[in-house]
Amino acid sequence: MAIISCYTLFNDVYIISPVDGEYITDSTVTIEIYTSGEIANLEVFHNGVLLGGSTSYTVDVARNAENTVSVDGYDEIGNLVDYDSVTFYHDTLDPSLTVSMIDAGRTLTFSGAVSDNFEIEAFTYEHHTYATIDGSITPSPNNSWQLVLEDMPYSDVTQTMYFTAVDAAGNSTAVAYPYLLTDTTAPGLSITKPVADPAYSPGNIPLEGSANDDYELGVLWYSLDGGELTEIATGTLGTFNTSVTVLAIGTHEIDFIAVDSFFNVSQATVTFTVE
Ligand SMILES: [Ca+2]
Ligand SMILES: [Ca+2]
Repeated sequence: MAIISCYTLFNDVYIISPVDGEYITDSTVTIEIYTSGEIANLEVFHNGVLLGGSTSYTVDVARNAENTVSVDGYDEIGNLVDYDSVTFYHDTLDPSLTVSMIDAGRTLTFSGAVSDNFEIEAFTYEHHTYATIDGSITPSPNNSWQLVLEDMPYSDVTQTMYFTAVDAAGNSTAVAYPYLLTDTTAPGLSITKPVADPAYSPGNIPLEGSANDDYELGVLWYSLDGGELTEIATGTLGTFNTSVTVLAIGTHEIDFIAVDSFFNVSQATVTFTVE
């Protein structure tokens, strides 16, 4: 008797397929039962409905729902020896995803909601131009999400952010969000020399000041008395300090023109006298 009791401990029944916690998209599932030892009879159930006593079945699943498979193993005299059960999920419904955007200067704030009938497994974003911006987002427990991107580059063409949500079964939803973030602010331009008064002697007239842009200064020019444009080099902080030779006695006009890399223009005109 002792030997039989010991042997009984090794009797076993368990469900090989489906795997507990598994997500599937097929409308049928194959059930495979493993038995050993003194298991003489099985009762296999799908969603509480008795299928029979075989070790293998293919059944239609409950669609987009939680499913259970359970098995009871009996010995020859009808005692329940062992049992097993698994829960799996049929899911063919794509995640739902909404995206909106607010821009505050070069800071873009994307937000929205992402959810699934079961579970979001991955939620990622990808910029179609700037790969370094790509990443993933963890939605909050109430399914809302937010992504703040600072110091975004200006561009004169429409850019697109792609958001992709994937559920645990591999169903996915992608949203493309186009936006245009461009520089519309003209450069700042400040001229300290020349001055209107006092008058200058014929010779080198100083040109001093600074030109700065909120994004990127393209070029700074001056034009003396409506003549050709001459580029002025700017140093750190946009400052410049150069001169122009003016020998003609009289009143002169000098235009300074600063252009940023998106062709926004600032202009300053200074009148001075040579005598
Ligand atoms: Ca789903
Ligand atoms: Ca600008």
